[in-house]
Amino acid sequence: MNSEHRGSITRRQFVTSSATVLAASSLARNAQATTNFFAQHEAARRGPFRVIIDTDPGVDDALALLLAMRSPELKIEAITPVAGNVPLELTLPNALRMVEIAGRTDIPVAAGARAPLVRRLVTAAYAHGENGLGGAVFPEPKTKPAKEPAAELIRQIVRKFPGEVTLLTIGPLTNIATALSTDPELAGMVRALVMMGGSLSGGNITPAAEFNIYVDPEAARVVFQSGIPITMVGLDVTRKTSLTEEHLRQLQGAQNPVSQAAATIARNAIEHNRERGFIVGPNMHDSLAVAGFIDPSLLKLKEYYVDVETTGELTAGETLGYSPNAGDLRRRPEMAKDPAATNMSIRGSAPTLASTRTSPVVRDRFVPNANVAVDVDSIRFFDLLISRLSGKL
Ligand SMILES: [Ca+2]
Repeated sequence: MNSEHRGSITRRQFVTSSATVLAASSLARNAQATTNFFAQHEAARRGPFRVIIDTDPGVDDALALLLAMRSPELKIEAITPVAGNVPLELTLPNALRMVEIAGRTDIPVAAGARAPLVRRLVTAAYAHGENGLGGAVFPEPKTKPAKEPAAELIRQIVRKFPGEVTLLTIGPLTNIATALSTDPELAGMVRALVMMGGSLSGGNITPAAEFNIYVDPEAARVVFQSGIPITMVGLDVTRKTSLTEEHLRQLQGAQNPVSQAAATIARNAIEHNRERGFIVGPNMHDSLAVAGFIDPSLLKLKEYYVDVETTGELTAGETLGYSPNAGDLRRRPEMAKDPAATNMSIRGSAPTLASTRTSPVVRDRFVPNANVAVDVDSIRFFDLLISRLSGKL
């Protein structure tokens, strides 16, 4: 039932619980976690590292899942499909198809939310085909989903391994927000969250918003305000990951079930993209988030305080990145440690005449909550992606 998957949470409960989460995970923890982020990723490279993959397959999700399941650095504790690119009735069996193709039916796949927290579902079948895999057809999966709903399984696994689990999210954040909101202590037990989502340079489904955040901006806001150390791999970098005919040829040349499935999906995606008139692409958005976790040296990261627009008539789902070290806010070196430079206040929109609000300041000082990927080594990314999918580990 819908309400089971969504945990029957109201908007008011979200606001309350996300505030609780924020209070529980102090700003000090946030700053500490951000500082330690690279050290944590160094450890990750020695893996295997416990992850849960939250996903809405999805063409690029499918390839990202295959990449993850072929990567010895990852110990995948669960895959949790959510409604997004296509409805849950398709993302769930598509995820089950991927674990069967990879021979990894040992990984539990748990059904997630059928709809965003407080909005109607908007899908992207125009980009991913009606079946979510660009029209690539695979047999009905025989594997059954886990008995727990996704949010509950996420909660159980994070609690079982406190401080160890990284959430790799490559779809709308409904499942994660539901888990965090039903268990306010959970955020403090999550090691990190690496998302494909957001953009500081314009959207793809609207001029403002990237699709994953657009579908469920309220969920994204819960996540960004949770205190979990976040890496945001957004359109700023994933737009630089165009899959080519040469990549496809390499996949087709490798004779194993994963490479052949990946090639089928890739071929359909390239053809679908071409039919729609695009000159480049399709972009491997989700695989880049997974690859960036496996090998952080693929990405150049920059600290931001990221918040999500949830009320904009035209901009809901936009991610806003605040940084005292960006653009014309940069200071001369001797001023870099000046409180005025480091404690930038973060403002919302100016109060309207009808508002009772007296100050538009929403944060009185700058504390980063996300490392945002601002550049990518696309060649090395594709070397990793294609070699893993081809079976050349
Ligand atoms: Ca996705």
